[in-house]
Amino acid sequence: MASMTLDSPLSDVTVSMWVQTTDTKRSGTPLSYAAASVSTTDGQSTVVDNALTINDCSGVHIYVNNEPLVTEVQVADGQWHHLAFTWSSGNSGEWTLYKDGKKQSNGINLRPNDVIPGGGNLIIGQEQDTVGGGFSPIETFTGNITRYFSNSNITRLCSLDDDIPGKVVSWPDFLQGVRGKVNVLHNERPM
Ligand SMILES: [Ca+2]
Repeated sequence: MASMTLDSPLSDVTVSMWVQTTDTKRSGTPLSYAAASVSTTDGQSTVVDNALTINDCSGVHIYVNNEPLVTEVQVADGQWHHLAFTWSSGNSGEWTLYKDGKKQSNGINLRPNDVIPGGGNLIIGQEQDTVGGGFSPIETFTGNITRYFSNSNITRLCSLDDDIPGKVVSWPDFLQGVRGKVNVLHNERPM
């Protein structure tokens, strides 16, 4: 896994990555973001462990502030696939999941007018039940992930010839936070 912290809260987000896996048995987790949410009324802090989580490549599950979204989008066939997810709080909680640059699943009312808290921990390859912890082996991602981005242009993100940075975080940001059984490959390209 590779982890880093995220500073700002998110009301609109696009995450994008290439994944390659054959794991259809477990809920392998390409991405999880967990953060503490502080109440504006009483100042109490609660952990939002699935503030933004993408897991189970045999039928992609997404969580925004712990609300689950189950799709039938499958990417666990051993081939490289591009996955991108967008969510907009202010726009009726509208969300879209793209596979290989094509819209596969979408809807509204996913935590509308809610904000994903900032100051949390973003992890590639593992699911969190606490901020930066609470890992379980069955939720470990097994396979390859590359070019993780947070940005907005799906077509450009899907193109490997366009080397664009993420607005929030991008792939090189994670290299400092690699832990566990991870091979970091350089100059590898999907397909
Ligand atoms: Ca969790």
